[in-house]
Amino acid sequence: MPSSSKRSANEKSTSSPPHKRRRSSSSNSYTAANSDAEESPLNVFLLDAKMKPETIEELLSIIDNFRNVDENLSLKEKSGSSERELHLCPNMKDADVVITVVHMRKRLERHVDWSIARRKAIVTPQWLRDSADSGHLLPCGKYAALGDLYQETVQNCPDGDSSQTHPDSNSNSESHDQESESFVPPVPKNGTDIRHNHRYACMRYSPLTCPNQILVEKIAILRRSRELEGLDMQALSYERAISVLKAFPCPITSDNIHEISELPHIGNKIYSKIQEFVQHGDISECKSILCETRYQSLVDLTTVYGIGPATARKLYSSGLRTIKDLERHYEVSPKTSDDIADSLNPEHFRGTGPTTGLPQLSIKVGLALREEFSLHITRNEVEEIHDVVMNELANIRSGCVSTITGGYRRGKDKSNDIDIVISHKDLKSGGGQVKGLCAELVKRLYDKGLVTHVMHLSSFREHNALRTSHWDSLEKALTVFKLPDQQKKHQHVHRRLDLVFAAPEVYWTAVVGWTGSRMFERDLKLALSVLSNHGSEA
Ligand code: OXD
Ligand code: MN
Ligand code: MN
Repeated sequence: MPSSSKRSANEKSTSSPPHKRRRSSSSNSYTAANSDAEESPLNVFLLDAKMKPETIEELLSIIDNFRNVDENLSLKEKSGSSERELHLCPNMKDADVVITVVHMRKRLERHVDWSIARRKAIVTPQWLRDSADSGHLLPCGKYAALGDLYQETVQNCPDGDSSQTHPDSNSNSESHDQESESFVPPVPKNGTDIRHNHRYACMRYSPLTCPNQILVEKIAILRRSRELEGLDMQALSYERAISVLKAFPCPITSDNIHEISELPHIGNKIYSKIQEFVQHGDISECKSILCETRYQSLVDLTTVYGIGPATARKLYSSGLRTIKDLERHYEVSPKTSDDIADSLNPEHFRGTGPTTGLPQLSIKVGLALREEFSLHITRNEVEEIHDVVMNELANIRSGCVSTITGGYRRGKDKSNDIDIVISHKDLKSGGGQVKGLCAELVKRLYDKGLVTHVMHLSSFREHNALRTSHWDSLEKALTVFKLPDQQKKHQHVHRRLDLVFAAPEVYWTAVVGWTGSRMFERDLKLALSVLSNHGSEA
């Protein structure tokens, strides 16, 4: 349909003067936001370019009938969204929201000036459909029609829920993962160049669940198969591609797939897999990998803590295929974990000797506790374990400070283990205060029956010539921890607890370094080294 006939569809509605939208800056300001919202209808412009006539009819009818009528919405939910009628707006300039199937800047610029487009929320038709279904205006980020205008679309969205879009109103403002179902990344602070097509993961948002989640999970199978076979460079390429796809703000379809080829780290091979997925809803190579018995075995073997891909391949070539095979081989069953004696080697507590690993032992512990380790840990339990650990530490040394890192710090609701970075508040003498403290704490926790096994313990003295000096100022213990069972009814399970001690001057570096994700850390180091090279050239 030519755009003129659609323009006439937009002209059907009476034009309302553009209103000044007020966003609630905190959940307490709902009254003001709500009364404002009640007065002003929302101006919607349908950009007809490339839109099918039946889609136009459908959208017009939704706009005509739209009214926020969900009686069950809480006051807070109603604050920015309910009681708002939609008006079809005759021109894009006065619109609050633009609905379009156009995904490219060049094409959009045929219809509107870029400077105007940047002041709008520009979304796909699905935003209107889903908003109508849910009875209120939804956040726009997930529906942004143009990757280039993603941030502007989030900022200008009329959903009214500023808590989802402003990092400062969110208790997890530091996290770069979001646990929400929909992809609504926070708006970066002024001057921060965070965008979905940035080449570094540390400059892109990375939601835990993204608009292309199924595709991402398929590509993760390809990545995993390469990793299990020791093809590390290939695995890394897939990991980079996954990280980029996770940041893509809207579902990939045949209409916008060309945008994907322009993203960083998407080569021809991965692009053809994405094409296959868009056309057929699956990737044939994934199907065949999942059927391979070797892949299945390696996946199973690596579910044991202490068994990585290289060990799994060795075990596989010695004929071990399943967890049952391993249990027979190591003479371990899930019931024997507490009997694995000597799992705390007193050598480790001297802090002077070599930090010999105990691979046999850690595989035995990992095997015996495999099922318990596979149970996710809630944020409450993470916090409880952190409190217990820090209370014990306070009995040995006062003035220590700590941060829970890992998935918890990235905002995950459920973690696989607990990661705590510890230091001392005294910047001058703190380095000396934390030296040797890791082993002391682990010993105390063990004596109290809180730490049941130590998988690895390393001290400041461990020197690795390949590493930069600040890593030598970390002490680390990988342990197994169990909260005491208060009543018979509530039995706690064994958890993996990683403790990292850092000198005060490297405390925040250690916190960032132990927060993850892997790709974030990798690219952060890369971006920093590029920056410092630029600096030294200047
Ligand atoms: C975890 C993590 O889940 O660190 O423990 O990601
Ligand atoms: Mn972790
Ligand atoms: Mn960990």
